[in-house]
Amino acid sequence: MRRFPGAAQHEAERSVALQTRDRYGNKVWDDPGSAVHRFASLHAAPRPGNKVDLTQHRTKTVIDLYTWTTPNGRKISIALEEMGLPYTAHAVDIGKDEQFKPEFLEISPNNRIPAIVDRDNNLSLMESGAILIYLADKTGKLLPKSGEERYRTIEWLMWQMGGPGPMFGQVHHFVKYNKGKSAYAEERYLKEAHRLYGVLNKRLAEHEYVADAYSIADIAIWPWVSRYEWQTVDLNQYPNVKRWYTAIAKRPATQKGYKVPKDVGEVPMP
Ligand SMILES: N[C@@H](CCC(=O)N[C@@H](CS)C(=O)NCC(=O)O)C(=O)O
Repeated sequence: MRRFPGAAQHEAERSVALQTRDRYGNKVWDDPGSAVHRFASLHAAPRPGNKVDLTQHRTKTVIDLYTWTTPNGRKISIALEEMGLPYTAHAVDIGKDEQFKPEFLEISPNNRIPAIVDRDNNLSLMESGAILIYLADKTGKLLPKSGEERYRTIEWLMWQMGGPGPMFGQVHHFVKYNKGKSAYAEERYLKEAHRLYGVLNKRLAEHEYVADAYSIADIAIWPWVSRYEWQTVDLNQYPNVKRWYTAIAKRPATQKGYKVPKDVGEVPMP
């Protein structure tokens, strides 16, 4: 097992932190030096231009989620369901260019979903990887607070953000939607997609989930694999991925989060 210097110290620090429950009843590590405390104090004040009107809905909802029926959007709804954090989903129909509306650009300047606003501190965030880390730190769930397990989780989360996300996206573009327009692009991105499936299959041969315990890294990868049919990928070629995919697909949080912001069909089952 790979260990980084200082792992023992991290473990010691973790053991002195108090485990408690937040006001939503979620178990959290209550450590004033933790990433979530530092993050909250840095960003407690609304950033100029990032403010949204929160006065109209002061309810139980904690997170406003701006999303659509795509893999990047589903990452966040599935994570929120797992974490049990109350949220309101707002549909941003990217087929109708709603991602370019000025009010959406205020919280997502890159005009892409997903984005969130945390009503507890008025923080807005875009980029699914950043949102997953933020929500995990806020709730104390699905991302270890410190130590090797934290960085292993972030490692595989970043693998998804730089690998399957953009590469499978290109497969969808060239192989599903623009078939026959560029043989070179179809071959290039399919080959890369299969390489990535191979990497994941190898990792999952020795690990139940990518970072051992079920985490935000699995949640980031899973919705991209759920489009295996679009990618013309037969999951039987990757038995460990198929085992992992099926187990996650059966989780109640996945089933629920998959249908946010609207139900467009059942979770694909290989
Ligand atoms: N790196 C971004 C990618 C987000 C992204 O590409 N979102 C797509 C939907 S899956 C989108 O909003 N597309 C709208 C557009 O291209 O204008 C993330 O992970 O959040």
